[in-house]
This record gives sequence, C-alpha cells and structure tokens, in this order.
Amino acid sequence: MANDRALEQHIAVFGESGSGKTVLLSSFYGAAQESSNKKRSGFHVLAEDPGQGTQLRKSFLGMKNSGALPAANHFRSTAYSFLVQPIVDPGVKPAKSSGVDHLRLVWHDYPGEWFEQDVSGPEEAKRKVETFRALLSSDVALLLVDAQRLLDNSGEEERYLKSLLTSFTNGLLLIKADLLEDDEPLARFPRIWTLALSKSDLLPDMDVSAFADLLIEKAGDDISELRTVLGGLVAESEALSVGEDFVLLSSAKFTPGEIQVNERVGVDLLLPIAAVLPFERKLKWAEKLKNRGKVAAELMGGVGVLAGALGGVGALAALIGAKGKGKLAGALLLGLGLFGSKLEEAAKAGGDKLKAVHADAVAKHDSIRATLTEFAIELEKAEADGILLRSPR
Ligand SMILES: Nc1nc2c(ncn2[C@@H]2O[C@H](COP(=O)(O)OP(=O)(O)OP(=O)(O)O)[C@@H](O)[C@H]2O)c(=O)[nH]1
Ligand SMILES: [Mg+2]
Repeated sequence: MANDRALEQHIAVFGESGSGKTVLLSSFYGAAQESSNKKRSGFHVLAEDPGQGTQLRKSFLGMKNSGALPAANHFRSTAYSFLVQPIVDPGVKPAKSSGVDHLRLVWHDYPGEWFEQDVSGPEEAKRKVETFRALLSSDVALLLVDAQRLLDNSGEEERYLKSLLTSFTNGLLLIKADLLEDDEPLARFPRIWTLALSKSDLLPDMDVSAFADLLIEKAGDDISELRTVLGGLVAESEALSVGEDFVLLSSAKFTPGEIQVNERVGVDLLLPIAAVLPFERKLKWAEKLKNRGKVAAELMGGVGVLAGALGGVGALAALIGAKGKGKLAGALLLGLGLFGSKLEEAAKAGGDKLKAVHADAVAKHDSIRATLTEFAIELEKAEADGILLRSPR
C-alpha cells in the first residue's frame, strides 16, 4: 500500500470474456475526464500510470467519436490505479477533518478467459494464482452478469446463470490450496460480492429488484454455493456479503455505428461503491467481531477517515490515527465501545442528516469530507432510482 495521504480502496471486477469489463473501465475513466463531468463531480480522476491513462482515454474517445470498440485484451490481467483528487478553488483555505488528501481507487481487471477454460501450463497457472491473490485483496468484488447472455437464454436464464456461477465457484475451488498458505484463511478479502448486470441497456425494463429476483429465483442455490466456497477462504466468514447487493451497469448505449457514451448507467456509482459501501457494512460487522482483533483491525482500515467524514465523529478518527495501524484493534474496539452508537447513527442516518453534513463540508471547503458525503448521497439516490440494491443486513 502506498505510504501517502490517501484513503485506498480496491475493487475487483470479475466477468466472463465479452461481459463488458474493458468497456466499463474505459467508460469509467473516459467519462471522468470530460470537463462537464469534472465540473459536476468536483474531483479529478487521474490514472497514476500515464500510459494506462492515455490508453483508457483513447478507447473512450474511439467509442465516443467513431463508434469504435476498444481492442479485446483477453489474457491480460492488470491493476489500474486512480487518484481521486478534489478540485479546490485557488485562494480558498480548505478545512480538513482527516489526515487524508485524496482517495485512491485500484481497479483489478480479471482475464475473462480464465472463466471458460483452464490455464495452459505451469507458468500460466502460477500467474493465475498470483492474479487471484491480488484481486482477493480488494475491498469489494463485482461479478458481472451479462445482459446479452440473459437475452440469449430468455425464458431459461438459469442455463446461463448456473454455468456462470458454477464455473467461477469451481475455479476458486481448484486454486484454493494455492491461495491459502498453510491453510490459513485470508483476513484481507473482498467481503462484499456485488452482482452486477452489465449491458443493462439491453434490458431496459429490468430494474435492480427484478434483476435480484431473477438471480435468486433462477440461481439461488448456486449463489449459496458460491457463498459457502468464499466463506471457506476467509477468516470470520460471518463478515461476508455474497449476492446480497445488486447493481445495474451500462457503459454506453450501443446502436449500429454509434456508441452514446453519455447514456451510462451505474458507472458513476463505482467510486461510491468502492469507497463508502464497505464502510457501512464494516461497522455492522466490527460489532460482531469484538473479541477478534486481527480481522477487526483489517476490517476497520480506513473506517476512521470515513467515520469522520460521514458523521463528524472526529474523535474516533483521531484515536485510530494516533494508535497507528499495527495496534489498531485495541484502540478500535475501545473507540467502538465509546462511539459505537454514534457511528451507527451517522452511517444509518442518511437522508437529510447526510445532506446537512455534506452542505457543511462544502461550505467549509472540506473537500474529502464533501466528496465522501456526496458518494453516500449518490448511493442513496441510486437505490431510490432502482439501480442499486444494498444488503439489508
Ligand atoms: N449494449 C452494451 N454492450 C456492451 C456494453 N459493454 C460492452 N458491450 C459489448 O460487449 C463487448 C465486449 O466487451 P469487453 O469490455 O471487451 O469485454 P471483456 O469483459 O473485457 O472481455 P475479455 O477482455 O475477453 O475478458 C463490447 O465489444 C461491446 O460490443 C454495454 O454497456 N452495453
Ligand atoms: Mg477485456
């Protein structure tokens, strides 16, 4: 993890070949570079590797201006690191509620072909395990369900859904022994596995509840099986949400010869999903994990910053900051004991309280707090708009 003043969140995007991962990434980055979007969002998204940034922007402009699709990148797996920097007006003195200057999003792109076929030799097998390890250090995982494939299997969607979930689950089982050193379950692991409908523009009548219902009705057993297998990889498996959160995604509207990149669904939610969604869930889980320091400490990385931002519970942030990460658990549990109810309140409050905290942050030019509260507001809005469904647990 880079040692600068960034709140770092990782997101892993899993999906079969052709399910829309590369287009999604190009759409996410390209749209963030459009000046109208920067103005609206109030932050820059910058690729830390300029080469990757140029490539993603080029793909986006190809789609936007010439209706050209990004080149396929089947076997390559890559991590893309983005800095999210609030745009600060020159001349104003910003307030700061945390020791954080910017957010970092690391996006792990999974080679879709590993879904359908096994690796071709020991060299690739090794690479697959390494890739999985990197992906599995994420905070949130997205598993893409391809709307095109649902359409192709209309009326018998279970055929596609079962094969998607089973091949992923089996893929995990096959490398389980290599993933776990000495059979030790992983403390750092994506604890939120969101099911995402990619290319949702192809199913315009399906809102997120209908998507969730379809999955649970037609592949509920396979989702449970995936949950069991993931639970077998991770320490404290009760702190795990698999197939309880759902989101609709569309990177653009595709018509013959034209790609309308402004017609996106859910793409702008990816940052809020990576940054804020784990926060709310972690708070609930940390309560349950009171006596188990290591995982609780792992879970609460970054929570102090977010708690400060969302609820103005600065004392907890300071407490965590002062004790340092290594000794976090004790400080944290103390903190939760002292501030637990307040934290819950802040996280759950939402609505008007959230808007008030956001307005306060904007007025004080407290840009990180403004950005995080904006993210939390966007999640609420997406839920009201039928694009996002959060686990009620
Ligand atoms: N309608 C629609 N089509 C999409 C969307 N995103 C991607 N597609 C189509 O799906 C194709 C495959 O998308 P990619 O992003 O290349 O797929 P991938 O998941 O990266 O595939 P691999 O790199 O092989 O793993 C694109 O060429 C588009 O034709 C979307 O949001 N809506
Ligand atoms: Mg790709």
